[in-house]
Amino acid sequence: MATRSPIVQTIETFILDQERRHPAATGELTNLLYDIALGTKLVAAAIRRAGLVDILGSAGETNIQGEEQQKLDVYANDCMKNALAATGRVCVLASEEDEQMTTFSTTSDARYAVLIDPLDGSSNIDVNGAVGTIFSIYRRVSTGPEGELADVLQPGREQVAAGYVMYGSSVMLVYTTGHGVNGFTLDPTIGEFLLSHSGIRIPEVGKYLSVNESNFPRWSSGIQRAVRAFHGEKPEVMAGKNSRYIGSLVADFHRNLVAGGVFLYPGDSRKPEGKLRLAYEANPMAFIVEQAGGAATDGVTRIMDLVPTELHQRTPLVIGSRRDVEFVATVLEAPAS
Ligand code: AFP
Repeated sequence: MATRSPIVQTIETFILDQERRHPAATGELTNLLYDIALGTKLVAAAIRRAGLVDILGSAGETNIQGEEQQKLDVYANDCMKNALAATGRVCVLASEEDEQMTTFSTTSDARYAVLIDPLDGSSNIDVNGAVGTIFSIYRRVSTGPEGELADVLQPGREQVAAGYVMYGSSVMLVYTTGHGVNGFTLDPTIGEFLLSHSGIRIPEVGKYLSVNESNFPRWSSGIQRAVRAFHGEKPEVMAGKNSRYIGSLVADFHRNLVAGGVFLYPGDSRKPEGKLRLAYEANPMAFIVEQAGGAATDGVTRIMDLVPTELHQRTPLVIGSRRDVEFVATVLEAPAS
């Protein structure tokens, strides 16, 4: 009897299928997503060799082949920028690693503005922890000869696509174009991302709580009350959750997206705006989580309705299972008892 080969869908065929369902699509966004996927494959390959850096030479040194070693976050930034820059599809590229955005002289095809966090959670590299690349794509709004700041300072609700790649025990790419959320796992033997998690939905109530509790004394009393409720202090209003915190947004977010949970990085008395960046981290994750049935706020206000005024602006972030995120807003809005 003939054996049938398993039906696998690569990210390329999946994106093409999606494009066919939208007759107005020109294919430019499809190509842009390919470019990003390619850049992340190069980053993934470099991360796999990260532990060898002591053998091959550390950053700033030359390795045994006489090549200059680059720090991984610098390398990831270069990889992603190179993958996007030469394509002619992007009018402006902003990276969390760079102070200034990069603008390109445009052709009529350069219809997109892209923001990237090339290696989020990079302090985890030294301990062999999971890290990620986050991306966010907007339609160009400027009309001049080059992309402009206005193209990358749009509210998150204007995103046309967003996603992340998690470099963990396997490499996974998760993205949305506003029609649900799908996840692809890199098969290293063939170098392809294969559809592994289709139509991801986040549970309405999560079982995990992800927050850096060392900041507890510096939080507002409202955030302290909400977190105590998540600990199980008020079982009549909120069932207690399990704590899980890696300190790498992509990894913490991904676990909660798949298994259900809430992630908080609130402001505190030292950092009133919190730590995370609105444009590079909060907005793309907010788009993904909403598309999966979850929610994202700065505590009270929907993340994707915030209007950015600066490229590297920070925002408090509460993101994950919808009812947990709403619970935080209810607690923050309630008069302190
Ligand atoms: P690094 O890239 O410096 O490791 O920061 C990671 C990050 O931006 C985000 O991925 C984490 O969720 C958050 O910071 C962790 O911050 P704390 O170490 O303050 O908990």
